Amino acid sequence: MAGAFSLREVLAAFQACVTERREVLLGPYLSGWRGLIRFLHTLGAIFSFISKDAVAKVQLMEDYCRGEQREQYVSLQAMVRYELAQGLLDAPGRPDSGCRTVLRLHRALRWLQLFLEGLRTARQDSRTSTICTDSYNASLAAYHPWVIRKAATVAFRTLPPRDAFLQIMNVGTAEEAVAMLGEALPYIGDVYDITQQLFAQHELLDLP
Ligand code: 1PZ
Repeated sequence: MAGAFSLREVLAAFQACVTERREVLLGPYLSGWRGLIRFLHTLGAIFSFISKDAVAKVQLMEDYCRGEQREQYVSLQAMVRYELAQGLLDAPGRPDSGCRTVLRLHRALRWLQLFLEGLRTARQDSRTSTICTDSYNASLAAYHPWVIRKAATVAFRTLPPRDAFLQIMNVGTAEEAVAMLGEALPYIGDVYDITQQLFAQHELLDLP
């Protein structure tokens, strides 16, 4: 399995996590994130401050999914219902609730959506670092203090050019990678929209 790893399967996990009833299943959602983190590792050590934080959050969620209350963590909808009913979101600054943790991943998913869409539609000679910085500034950056924004921007500058980046996604040629993105991105958009609506409905979009 090691090495033979393609971003196609990773993005397919986000397709697999939406049920017929438009619920978002945490299992495939988290395995999608695990795959993204593995991909991030291939981009070099300069990204490790990002993957460390992502791993910690995914790990916390996986622990809930395997823990005593695992039935409450099958889907995002079940989790929101449960944590609200238990008053787990009332204590100010609860740093370990599933909802505030997923909210961080959810905001990062928006960056991913913008970044991959930018990559897909950009001209062949575009700079990946510019696409990445623009997507970041239009999404996640608003939630990060200056020092993280600075470190992220420095790391982005090391990203390989667009065509090389499309190739390390391991989906085939750059053209094949672009086609795959065109198929996969609507599913990521779907997951994002469902989650956004769920969190908005319960006024959970600003959880500290
Ligand atoms: C292709 C290049 C990859 C770039 C990744 C772009 C995202 C930059 C995010 C920088 C986050 C840096 C470190 C940690 C920040 C945390 O403070 C925040 C808020 O959490 P809190 O402090 O409230 O607990 N964490 C986040 O915003 C979650 C970031 C997850 C990033 C996952 C990236 C996955 C990359 C996939 C690559 C294809």
